Amino acid sequence: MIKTSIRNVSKRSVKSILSYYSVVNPISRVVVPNVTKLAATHNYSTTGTKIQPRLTSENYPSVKRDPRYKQLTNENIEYFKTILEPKCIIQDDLDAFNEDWMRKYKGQSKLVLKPTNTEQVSAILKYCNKQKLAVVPQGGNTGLVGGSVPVFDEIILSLSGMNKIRSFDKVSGIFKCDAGVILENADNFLAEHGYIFPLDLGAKGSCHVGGVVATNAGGLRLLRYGSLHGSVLGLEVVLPNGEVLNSLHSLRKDNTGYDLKQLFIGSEGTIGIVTGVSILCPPRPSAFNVAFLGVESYEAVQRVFIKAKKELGEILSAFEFMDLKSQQLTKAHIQQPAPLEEEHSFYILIETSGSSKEHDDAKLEQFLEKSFEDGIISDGVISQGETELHNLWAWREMIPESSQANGGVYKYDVSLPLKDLYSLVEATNERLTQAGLSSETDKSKPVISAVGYGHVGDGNLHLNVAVRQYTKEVEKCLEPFVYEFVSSKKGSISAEHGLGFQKKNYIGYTKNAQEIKMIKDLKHHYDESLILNPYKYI
Ligand code: FAD
Ligand code: 2HG
Ligand code: ZN
Repeated sequence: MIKTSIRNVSKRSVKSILSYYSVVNPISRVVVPNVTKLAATHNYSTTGTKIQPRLTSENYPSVKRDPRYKQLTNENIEYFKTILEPKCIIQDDLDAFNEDWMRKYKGQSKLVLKPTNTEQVSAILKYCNKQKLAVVPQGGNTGLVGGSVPVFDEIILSLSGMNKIRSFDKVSGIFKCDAGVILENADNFLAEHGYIFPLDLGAKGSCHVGGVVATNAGGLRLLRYGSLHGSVLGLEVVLPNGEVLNSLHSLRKDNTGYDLKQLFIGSEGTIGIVTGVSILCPPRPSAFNVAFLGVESYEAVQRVFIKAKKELGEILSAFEFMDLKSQQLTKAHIQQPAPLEEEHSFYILIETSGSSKEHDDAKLEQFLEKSFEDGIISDGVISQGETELHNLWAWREMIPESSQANGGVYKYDVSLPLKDLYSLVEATNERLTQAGLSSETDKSKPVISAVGYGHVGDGNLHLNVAVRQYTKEVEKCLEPFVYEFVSSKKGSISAEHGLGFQKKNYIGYTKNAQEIKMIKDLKHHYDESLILNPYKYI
């Protein structure tokens, strides 16, 4: 078999490098299942084993149901029937709503409400506030911190019935939609008009526009399009007392008073339910390239990053890194030949996007050739066409699922100074091994391995500890160790997934007492009865 190494062909002309890959590149033969569809299902194992999550209340007995909240009665149900159609009131088969994507948390809600418009959300919250009924807002339920599912018997308010696109301005690129529009649907709509949603992530086939706003998701192209704090122009939000805050503006510049929408971006359903989103969307690039590279050290990852920023400049749209173990788990899970024949300590995925294919190709190839000559890259492939591009992305996007395919996963999503990013993975593996909890081969050990990958461009590491089962011993070994480590490096214990249930007690590792007090004050001011998403966040 011919080796698909850029080094082997680095003396060829730019064009022949591309055709070389198109002929021999094994990627084109890789058929990876649709990442986003898989994310939406709960089939975490290729062998079909389904993990049965335990109740959160049993797993965390120290968290008690707050007696201030009323228990649901038939009278309450009768009232909801006056607001919603019968099909929007669900009382049976609620597992998919009670269990989270990781199958780590499970609530005991007896009721899911699916309003189809803002007025209904308002009427529900007004009533729940009066009756002291606790409510969990739920979008696509792809959150990774246990924030989207109840802890006890909270009512689940699903936004999935609110799924209409409200308007799109083809000149400005301003897009307005209901909160429950699925991210991928929003992006497909925008593609028809030559625009792109300024956020992309592996769960796009399931997560909602409102859900990503509520979590302030970062995703795969934050490097290019920035944070939702910059691109969201306005929000419509129902406050806990049922009042509708109409702030669905379309202005890029508006310095009249506090920027209220910012309060709800990343508030994880604790001070309001987002029902409408106004967002500025950029023109869709017409030319995309993906390069998948092998390097031998984390230091080399950083060197390639510096070089990519400098030499690819405005066309660089993603820079992701993955360690060897994360790729081994992915290979075992999807059972396909890896993009690169030989194994490397680290892998990098670089995406470029722009308006001229010829220009971008030339720039990327020059960059890669020089990186080879400098000896920072050992091997690599470039996508040739859309299928290969998606397949290469799949080796990155499938890691979250692959890392839990053998039983479960403890996920830590942290911001760290770039130089320290990978040291957390090394320290975690060392700690788990020393504690005698980890082995890749010995199935009697609960932990398989800690793996690291993430958005280098944003200083965001995803530490995934792949386990054969969730155990308290492993959790105690990891927490607060991971949070202490992050705090010692002045990082953040949540870069993009939020606090949810998992990190409620750990916010102090990133925010100071004064900041925490201010957050609590705001929560108490807007949600006096504390009905929205209790037991979470703060
Ligand atoms: P949910 O999971 O339903 O809810 C998340 C939180 O927001 C909950 O606290 C919920 O109460 C609240 N909420 C939901 N909708 C509303 C609303 N309308 N109003 C008020 N509160 C609401 N995250 C990233 O940042 N970057 C990634 O690259 C990324 N990749 C992912 C890949 C996979 C495969 C998966 C499973 C998850 C990934 N995530 C990523 C996690 C991410 O947080 C979610 O995918 C997304 O932001 C959640 O949207 P959702 O609609 O599923 O919200
Ligand atoms: C990603 O970047 C997501 O793929 C998920 O943020 C990360 O599962 C994780 O830990
Ligand atoms: Zn991420």
